[in-house]
Amino acid sequence: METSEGDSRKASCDEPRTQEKLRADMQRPGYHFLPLANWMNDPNGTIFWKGKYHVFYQHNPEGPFWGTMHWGHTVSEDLVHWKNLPLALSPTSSGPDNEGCWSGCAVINKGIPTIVYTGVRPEVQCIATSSDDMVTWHKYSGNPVLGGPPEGLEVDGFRDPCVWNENDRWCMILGSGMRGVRGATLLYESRDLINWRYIHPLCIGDGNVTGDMWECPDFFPLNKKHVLLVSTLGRTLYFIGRYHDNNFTTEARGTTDIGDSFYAGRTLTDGMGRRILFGWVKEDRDPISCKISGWAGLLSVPRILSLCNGSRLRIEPATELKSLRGRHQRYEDIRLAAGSSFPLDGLEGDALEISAEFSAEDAQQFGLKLRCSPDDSEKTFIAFDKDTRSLQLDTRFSSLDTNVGHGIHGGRMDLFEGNTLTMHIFIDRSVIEVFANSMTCLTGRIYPSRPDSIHMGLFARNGRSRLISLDAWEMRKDGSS
Ligand code: DQQ
Repeated sequence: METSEGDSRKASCDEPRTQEKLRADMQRPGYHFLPLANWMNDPNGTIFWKGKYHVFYQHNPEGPFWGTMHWGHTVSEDLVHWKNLPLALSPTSSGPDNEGCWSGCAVINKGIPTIVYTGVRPEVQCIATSSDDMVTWHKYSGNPVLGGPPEGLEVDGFRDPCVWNENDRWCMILGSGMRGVRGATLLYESRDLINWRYIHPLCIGDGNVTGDMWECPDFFPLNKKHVLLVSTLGRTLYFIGRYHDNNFTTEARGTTDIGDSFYAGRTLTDGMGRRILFGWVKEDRDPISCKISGWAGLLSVPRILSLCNGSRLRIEPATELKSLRGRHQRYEDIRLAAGSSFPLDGLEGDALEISAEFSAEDAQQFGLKLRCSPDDSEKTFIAFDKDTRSLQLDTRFSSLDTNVGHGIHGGRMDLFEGNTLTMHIFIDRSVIEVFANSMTCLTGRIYPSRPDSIHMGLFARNGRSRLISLDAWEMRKDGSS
């Protein structure tokens, strides 16, 4: 056994001056988890163990940009307050992960916490174990445990293991792309997590529609069916189907988040049997802005998954987030005339939870106007568009800063019974997460440049709409420490 290098290369994020600057940053989220400083991407090794939620994550301790991938580590008892733990994995200069410890998973093998991850380069699979409740990790001296793709199979990508226990064996899928064909997950089995036998592809995608290469697969049972998550083409897709005897027959598929900011989704099951999804919330700022700010990337709020009619994923925010609620306000029965907008007087802030229900009436577009400046020079729209049946996050006017993204994000969504739309929205400075009708998620980034861009309102275009009710809470900004 070899010991990982620990956190000797930890950047100077502990310096009081750095922390003061980060606290004063009006774009830096307050109740979402993000590292003390520098870069994070994919959640890794999500696992509930001994009453605690552990989330590891791809982390560059050397700066707010992707590179020299380590595994950061955070832990929570309530899914709301997150505590930073020491780096779990660092590249070993003479090891098979000398160019980075890439994404993977964590399992408990005969009581021993074990990480299975991808070392690069080339992409190989490695393991590490912990004997002190997941605080420090020791890499297996025989790494890699899987040194390359099956003979004769031409693949692009061979990474991001997802491992589960099945009867008396371990199963693993790896994210891959069958060259010239399409994204795929490769299925393996093992008795000891060390010797692996290739079985066959567990699932092969659909050419252009689901991408050439699949990253960060996750596979789990849900309400008597099985769900496969894969990340590709900038989004995390899901497949629902039946799994039996090493074969997965897909019956339906969809997108876990229709925005352009949520990627590499990975799950865990907790003590209550809930299947909880976490994702990497990407930046939409240029690299220089990230460098100046000293941080980049964060973890989405925890999302509870279940099945709706056996064919769609229902996705809802963890109810634990309610513990962050502060001052409450309620608005009811507001009728919006065609082409009108209505200010929600008294509702202000950059960290809010909003739960709104609209009746579509005959408006072509309706929804919420968020983070508006008093002169309307900065404003963000969350709109339902009836013609295209889509939910949209319009950030074209969100910021006067030209170094951040401006565009329309979103995609297809259907209204259901009674033509009503419920939107559950989490705003945390530069992050917006929308849960629409508990079915469609849309995560996005906005970077208002003015401190007075804190006002909210409603709008309707080309027809009338009605707000049935809206509850809003100020959120306490005490997520991570
Ligand atoms: N990020 C990791 C890879 C994975 C990709 C590297 C997905 O393991 O495929 O940081 O964002």
